[in-house]
Amino acid sequence: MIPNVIRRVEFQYCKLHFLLRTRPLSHVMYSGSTGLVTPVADPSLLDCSRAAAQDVDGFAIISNFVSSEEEEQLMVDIRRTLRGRKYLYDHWDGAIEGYSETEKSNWSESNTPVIQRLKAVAAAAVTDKVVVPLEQVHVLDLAEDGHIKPHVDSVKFCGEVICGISLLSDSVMQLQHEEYPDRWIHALLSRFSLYIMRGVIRYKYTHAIPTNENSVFKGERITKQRRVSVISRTQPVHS
Ligand SMILES: O=C(O)CCC(=O)C(=O)O
Repeated sequence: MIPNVIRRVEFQYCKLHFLLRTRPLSHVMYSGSTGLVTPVADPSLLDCSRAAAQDVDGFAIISNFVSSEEEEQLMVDIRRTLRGRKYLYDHWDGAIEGYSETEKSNWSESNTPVIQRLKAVAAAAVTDKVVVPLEQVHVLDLAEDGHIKPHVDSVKFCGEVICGISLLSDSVMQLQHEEYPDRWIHALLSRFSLYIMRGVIRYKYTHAIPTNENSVFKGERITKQRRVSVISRTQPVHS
C-alpha cells in the first residue's frame, strides 16, 4: 500500500532497524548524504504485473544510498582490488557473461561506514527471523556488454536477504517467478541506489540483468554502461 501523502519524518541512523521492521520495504528511503532515513513511497523505480503485486513487497530500491563522493571512494578501493583482471565470459555456473568479481572483506577506512550501512540494511530486512550478513561483500564488475542470465542464488551460499549497491551506471533488473509466467517485476537500478531482495522474491523469482538490446523499463530503453555492484548477502540457512 502506498500512502496518499508522503510523510517526510526523519529518523537517525540507529532507527533504521526499527524502520525496516515496521514498514514495507517499498516505503523506505535512505539518504546517504545526510545519514538519515526517510520513509517515502517511491514506486517509480519498480514496474510489475498485476499477478506479481502480491509479492512485490519483497523487493525495494532505495535511491541515492551512496553519494557520488562515496561512489568514487568505493571505486578507488575496488579498482585496486580488481586491477589487472580481464572481463570473463565463462562464469563457473554459466550465469554471467562479461564480468570480473571478488569477495572483499578489507575495505579502506573511508569506505567502512558505507559497508556498515549496507550490512545494517541486510540485517534489518526481514522481520520474522534473525539474519546475519556474511563477512565478505561480493563485488561484481559488469562490462558494458556484460549481462546476468536469469537465476536464483544458491541456498548453499546465501540466505534470506540480498542487498546490492549499484555504482557507475543505471541498469534494469528483471525478476520472474519460476512457476508463474504472469508474475514479473522490472526494477530500474539507478546509479547510487540500493536494492533489497528478500523472502519469496529471493527464493521463487529469478533475477537477471539483460543485455542492452533487452534493457527496457516502462517502455524506455535503459542503456547500461559499465556497472559495478557491491552486494551483501545474509548467511545461508542450514536445516
Ligand atoms: O549485480 C547485481 O546486483 C546482481 C548480481 C547477481 O545476480 C549475482 O551475483 O547472483
